[in-house]
Amino acid sequence: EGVGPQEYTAIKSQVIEWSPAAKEVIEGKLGGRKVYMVAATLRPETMYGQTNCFVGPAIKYGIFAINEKDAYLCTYRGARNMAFQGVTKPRGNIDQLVEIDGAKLVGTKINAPFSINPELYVLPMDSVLATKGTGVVTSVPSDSPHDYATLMDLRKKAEFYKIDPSWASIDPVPVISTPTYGDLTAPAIVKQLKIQSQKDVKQLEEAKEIAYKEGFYNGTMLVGEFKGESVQDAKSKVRESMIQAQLAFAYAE
Ligand code: A2H
Repeated sequence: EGVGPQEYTAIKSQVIEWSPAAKEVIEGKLGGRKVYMVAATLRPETMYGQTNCFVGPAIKYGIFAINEKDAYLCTYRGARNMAFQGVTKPRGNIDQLVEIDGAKLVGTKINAPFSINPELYVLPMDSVLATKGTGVVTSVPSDSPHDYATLMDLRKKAEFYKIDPSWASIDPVPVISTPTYGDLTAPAIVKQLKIQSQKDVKQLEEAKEIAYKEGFYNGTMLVGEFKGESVQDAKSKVRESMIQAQLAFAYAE
């Protein structure tokens, strides 16, 4: 953890179809609002390569009214931070419509903005912390070793994780090229460090550091509006573009 506040980008993905378990809890409680899952990321420039969305199966989530038309899905903690950053009006106002277990959200279908594969599923990830961000994590297995290792676990043990294999069927998408690791940086580092699963916590921390530095300092965009530009140049431009389009907003903690 750094010293100053962490500047995240909060990415909004609209729910297009609830899982049956979520539908049962939520039915009749939204007042006709659209619901967006809100994920906090430090790498907005990778959002073209989303393959799914992660929640912590043992974490509690809420759906919070933002106005008459929209509601956000995240942890209560995340909603409170957003409220004090002026996302709700009046500032600080928290209007919780629903409480729901992460496990029940698994299998929900969402529409992820900017993603080359826009229709994605919500999947479980054990390492999602209730105490960080919004508790919702976009999965970009091309550039995040944690996301890649978790996706491989889910594919290998779909029954154990209580998921339909088709929900984990989207392959990593090349988004950033790095001189050392090629077009799929995270899978290359996971292989190099012989990481077997999301339970290899120590090696994954090392892989995360390597992937982050390599992508940021040496990466080149392979797709999107800023294709051909360095990641250092593109990062804030992608962020601004998403915020302009109202598909994202600034979130700090
Ligand atoms: B990042 P930091 Cl491609 N629990 O987004 C666990 N992890 C969380 C989280 C939570 N509650 N909230 C956010 N995160 C993840 C993209 C990404 C991320 C890539 C590569 C690396 C990377 C796609 N997943 O993070 O502890 C989110 O995943 C590694 C730095 O605040 C968020 O950015 O530094 C990152 O961790 C924030 O981690």
